[in-house]
Amino acid sequence: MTTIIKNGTVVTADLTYKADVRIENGVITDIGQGLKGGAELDATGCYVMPGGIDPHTHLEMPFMGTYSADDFESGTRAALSGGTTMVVDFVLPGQGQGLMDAAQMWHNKSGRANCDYSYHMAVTWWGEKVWDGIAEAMGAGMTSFKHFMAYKGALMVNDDELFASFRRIGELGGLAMVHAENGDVVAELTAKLIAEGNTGPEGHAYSRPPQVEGEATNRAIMIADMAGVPLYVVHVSCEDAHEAIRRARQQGKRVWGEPLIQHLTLDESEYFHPDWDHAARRVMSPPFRNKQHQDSLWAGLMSGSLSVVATDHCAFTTEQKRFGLGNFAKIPNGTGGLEDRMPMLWTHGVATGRLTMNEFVAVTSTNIAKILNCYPKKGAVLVGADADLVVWDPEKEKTITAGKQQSSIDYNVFEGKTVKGLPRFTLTRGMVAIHDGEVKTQEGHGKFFAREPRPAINKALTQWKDLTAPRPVVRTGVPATGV
Ligand code: DUC
Ligand code: ZN
Ligand code: ZN
Ligand code: ZN
Repeated sequence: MTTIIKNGTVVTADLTYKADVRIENGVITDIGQGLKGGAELDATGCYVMPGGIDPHTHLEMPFMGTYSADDFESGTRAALSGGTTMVVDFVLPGQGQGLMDAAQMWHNKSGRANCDYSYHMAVTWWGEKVWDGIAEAMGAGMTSFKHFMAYKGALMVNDDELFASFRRIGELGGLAMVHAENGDVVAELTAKLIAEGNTGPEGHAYSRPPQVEGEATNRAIMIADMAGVPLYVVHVSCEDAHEAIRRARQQGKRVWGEPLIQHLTLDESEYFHPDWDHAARRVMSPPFRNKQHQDSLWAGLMSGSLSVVATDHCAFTTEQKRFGLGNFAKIPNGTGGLEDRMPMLWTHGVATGRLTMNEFVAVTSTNIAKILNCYPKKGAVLVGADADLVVWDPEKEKTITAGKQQSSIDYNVFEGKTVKGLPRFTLTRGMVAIHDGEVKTQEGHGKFFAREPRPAINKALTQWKDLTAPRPVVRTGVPATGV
């Protein structure tokens, strides 16, 4: 089957030019002027861009005594509706569970996906089984591994475990990832706040100040450097974490930071809303910050010290959020955003002049495709690339409202916000899944994307400074007393 996207302007991470795009059997086979032959999609007045890649989702994930409410079907439908054509979800092994065993559980759920997906693996505990599991996961296309430095007593790993895991991942050519918050301090502050009667959702924000994130980010960067592994820091929410990432990058370290669209556009005042439900629906970790931190995140995207905009889509219904009535520590952490990331970033980034269209493509798609080694199959408008594309209409507007969203929860954290810039068409491997808001998704169309390790980047890094190599023995024996 042949499709031609006609009369649009192709926008990639580095180029903007007028061209038609031919798609055959889900792959781009030609880009040029006046292409003919096949079903035509009219892109007049639109930009033809690589579909978004959201590298941070939690679909149907067991967490805090429940499951996140969007599954691979509703989650990927929401993604496509907003111009995102690939998600990377986190496989979360239980305590003592093997990595491949957990990956199989994820495969059992992801068969319903409407668009392509890949997995990161979480390292939620440490032992020989995990050591072996890292190599097995790497061989099965899962080459990135997230570590929780928070959620003490549940998912958190300690520094000795972090160092061991980072070294293992580094030697195999993988990518280390961290949720960077000092879990010990968070646990102490949480207990203190509850004991003092500070039990509402605002307590969640008080319990996780920017310092816990800045400290953990810097610690992870230093441990990764000693282990010789590249590092990706998820949900960077504040200047304290951004500063550590900026410094590391200036020093030549392979460190990338990922702000979320929520932290870029919503601030901490949400937690002080008089309505408990309103505030609890916005409880996520890290919490929303003040305007100064927001400015820092935008500056990072503009200057290139932050590389990717994601969502951490982990949606819970109001009913689920109410598990935390009377104790903020029991509010399931997470917010949605899959459907709104691209239009919100366009509206607040491109339309305001903060980002160029090419930078928009870079931070929503191409950069992460490169970091995760999916490029140029994904994240590109090139002959041979998958036709995961969005035909973006910069004039199309809507007001975000839960009643019209694809996500299965009963609210939207961006409720009432108007966005200008939306998909005219979203294509997943050549199939039109969205046309002017009309949903034509096909359950099960999505395929697992297996990724290859990247030993070259780890090698470059460890040759620069291999701190785990045996150190020279300079002196032997015990020195005599006195100097
Ligand atoms: N933060 C969240 O808010 N939800 C899921 C996991 C996480 O780290
Ligand atoms: Zn996290
Ligand atoms: Zn997450
Ligand atoms: Zn149309």
